[in-house]
Amino acid sequence: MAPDPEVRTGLAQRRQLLTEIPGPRSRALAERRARVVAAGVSSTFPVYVARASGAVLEDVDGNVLVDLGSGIAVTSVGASAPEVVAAVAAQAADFTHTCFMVSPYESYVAVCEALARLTPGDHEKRSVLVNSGAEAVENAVKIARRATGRDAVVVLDHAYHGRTNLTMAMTAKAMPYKIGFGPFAGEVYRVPASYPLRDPVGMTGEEAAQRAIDLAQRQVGADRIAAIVVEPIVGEGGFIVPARGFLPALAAWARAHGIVFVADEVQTGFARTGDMFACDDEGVVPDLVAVAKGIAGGMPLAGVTGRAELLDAVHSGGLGGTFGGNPVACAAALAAIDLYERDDLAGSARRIEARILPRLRELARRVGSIAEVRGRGAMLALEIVRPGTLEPDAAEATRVARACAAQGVLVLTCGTWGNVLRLLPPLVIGDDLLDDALGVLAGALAAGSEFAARP
Ligand code: PLZ
Repeated sequence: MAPDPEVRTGLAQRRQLLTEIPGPRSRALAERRARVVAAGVSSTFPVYVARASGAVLEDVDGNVLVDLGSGIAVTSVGASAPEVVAAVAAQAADFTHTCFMVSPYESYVAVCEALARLTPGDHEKRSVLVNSGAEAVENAVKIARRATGRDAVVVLDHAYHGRTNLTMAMTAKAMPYKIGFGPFAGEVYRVPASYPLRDPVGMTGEEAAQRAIDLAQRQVGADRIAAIVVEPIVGEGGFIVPARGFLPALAAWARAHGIVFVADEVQTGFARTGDMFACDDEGVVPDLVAVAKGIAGGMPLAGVTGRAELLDAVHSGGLGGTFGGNPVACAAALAAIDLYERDDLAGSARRIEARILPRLRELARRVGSIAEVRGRGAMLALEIVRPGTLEPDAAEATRVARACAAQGVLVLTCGTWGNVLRLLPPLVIGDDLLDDALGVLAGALAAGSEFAARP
């Protein structure tokens, strides 16, 4: 068990509402913001944060909110984990930047050593460090193209890979990610995912994989494909857990045709799903893994790790960037990685699943708008529909998320149709706080279900 963040930081791990949400100070900041921050940048909850610790955020009005989003799966080790904070402070005092491409430093090497050790497979590995998940995915494609000499990239329906030009092309959902931002990068081909709730009843993972493979072979041609890029559990697209057998079948097909199998573990990685990486669940060993988010306890860091012969196929100077593997971010990553291992945070993710899932399933029996409860570890979701149908109900999901926020519990939504409520608590969240937050979520869901309750 992780040490109690309350004991470590002094910010009580308790929900506390002093004002309405958002409070007057947050509203004043929203007014300032509107005059200077681009309208294209949105915030789900207009509550301005003053401090954070463990699984709570304190806003500028003194309200303490329970964070079931972890800044979109980033602060898995807890917000401002003291070990991360200390590592950041010490490194910042030593030096903040040199540029690894100019004058290198040890922590970059140490992060690559940790990635080689922790990512699936015990083959020889190399890594490159960058700044964001999108940049990691984009570099994985660069590496795969250079190593194979092929152009085409296959991605799945419902995929989210980022907001750069190439990763926009790889992302499925047009609104808000792509509308008006084209033309997009070419040679990106989309095939169906495995989506058990919406696939034909009884479709196996192998059958879903065959459906995707057949399309890729007919419409692209296996020998033209450099890489297939897959989120092992689809994140932004709706926390869609593929049917068992789907990922191994895709990986086997890729191997048979010299296609680089890339796991985008940006959201699923670092203990989130109850394993260090989501691919571990079915023993899938990707050729390349893209990591970001949880790697550095809240500091911006990302990377690509994979087979030495693929990474080393890129000519010297072909990979890099000014800030990639920044020393402060690397110091934070080493501290965070130590916490994942020392405190068995993958075990904590499984503890969270064991505590939440039965309650969500019980809720789903009473609330007709819940079509499915799914996920793994501390990456769990409810898909919201019009009762008795599979028609997505984004308005209801949004209503529930807002009702939770009004009571001091931050719950994010996601999904191709925006109709999925997702739970991504920090892995250090205590049982009491989790129960409290779940009670709020249950109340909010039930409040909308007067006409929806099943007998
Ligand atoms: N791959 C699987 O989940 C980021 C996006 C939030 P960056 N997901 C959160 C938003 O609306 O911008 C993500 C992901 C997967 C890649 C990315 C991209 O990671 O660090 O946001 O670039």
